[in-house]
Amino acid sequence: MSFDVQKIREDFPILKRKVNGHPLVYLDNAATSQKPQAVIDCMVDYYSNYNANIHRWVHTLSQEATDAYEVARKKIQNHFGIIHPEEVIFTSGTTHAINLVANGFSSILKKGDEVLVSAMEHHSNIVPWQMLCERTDATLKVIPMNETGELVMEDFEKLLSENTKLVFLNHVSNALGTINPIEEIINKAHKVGAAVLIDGAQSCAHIKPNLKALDVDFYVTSAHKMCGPTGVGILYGKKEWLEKLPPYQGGGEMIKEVTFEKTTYAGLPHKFEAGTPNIAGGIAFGVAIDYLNEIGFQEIATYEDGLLSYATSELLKIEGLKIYGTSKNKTSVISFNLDGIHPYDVGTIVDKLGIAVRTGHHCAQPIMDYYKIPGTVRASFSFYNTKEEVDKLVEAVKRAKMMLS
Ligand code: 7TS
Repeated sequence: MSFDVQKIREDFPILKRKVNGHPLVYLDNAATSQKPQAVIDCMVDYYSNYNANIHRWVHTLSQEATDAYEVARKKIQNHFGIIHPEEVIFTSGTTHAINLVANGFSSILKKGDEVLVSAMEHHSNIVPWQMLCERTDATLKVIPMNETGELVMEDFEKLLSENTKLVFLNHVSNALGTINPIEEIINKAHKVGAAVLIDGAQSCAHIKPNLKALDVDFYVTSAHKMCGPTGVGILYGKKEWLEKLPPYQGGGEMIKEVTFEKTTYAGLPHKFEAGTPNIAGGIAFGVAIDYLNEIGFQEIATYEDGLLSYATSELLKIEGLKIYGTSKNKTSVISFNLDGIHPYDVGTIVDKLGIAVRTGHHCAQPIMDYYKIPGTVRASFSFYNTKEEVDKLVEAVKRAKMMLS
């Protein structure tokens, strides 16, 4: 289909809103995406027509809810190129999925083992591994980055050894937009026998990965980053890994048999899905995936690349504006500062003009430390943003500069 942004915008009711008397310009897509009507309708339909707990089977509503939930699992499986449906574990999101894996590795890692993290991670892909290292006496090492916001691959290779057991990094940095060379990292890590976890939270709305072809061991992401609801996400794990890892949480639905003497666990994926999940969220995640695929990931990427290069060149015309993260391989994220002006002040002024950007360290403090800055203003674009909205941002930033300098 041809890319008709005005038609696409019709699908997103929130884009009709005014904020502070101005039409909303939503440029905080890296924090969370907006939701198309189809996703909203799907959730209303579930709660209005077949709300029931799943995997209980006895009555009709429960069967309908279970079927819809399992259809969503299949859609996720197909979308991400996953071999077996039971390799798709529903979680509450990326953070939950990473903690699940980190917890599981507590019984696998030992003193002397090393785990590698990239210098440009979200805190949720740093802290759970630090906690794991504290529990196991394994050592956390960092793959450094350079001034353009790219990983230093020679240093990565030097860090790899037979002691390396795990490598975890994001596909795309939330603070810089850099697309990391995950194929190369996975191949090199596998050569020393290390497992790799890819955090797809920031890439999933822009890049459709084929996890089978990538041969990655774990992949995690959140539905809300790709037009789905909050509170649901996935852990993909290779079957052999998921079978090896112990359950993360105990409770209903994750057992085979419970007695006070001994409990045996259910098979995959239920072993990792204790308790009542976000049923409506899971079903709507499937609808969000359908919606994005209907537009087409190639079309989305091409359109967003156009917005990124236009916004980059327009913003750079403002004297004293510096962009952090200048890799050629980027998604549509621009982190910037105005010379001598605190990012929070810029964010406050542009919000008054109806423009939503995020300011601060973006839960990636080590990146800010690298650049020796307190934070940045981050504008992150989606396929429903327009060139006119970029112009409004540029004008608003100019105004902020005038008012604050
Ligand atoms: N990993 C990356 C790369 C992220 O960008 C985020 C969220 C997470 C993990 C955590 O995802 P969650 O769904 O479990 O919260 N990033 C952002 C952001 O950039 N601004 O707000 C949230």
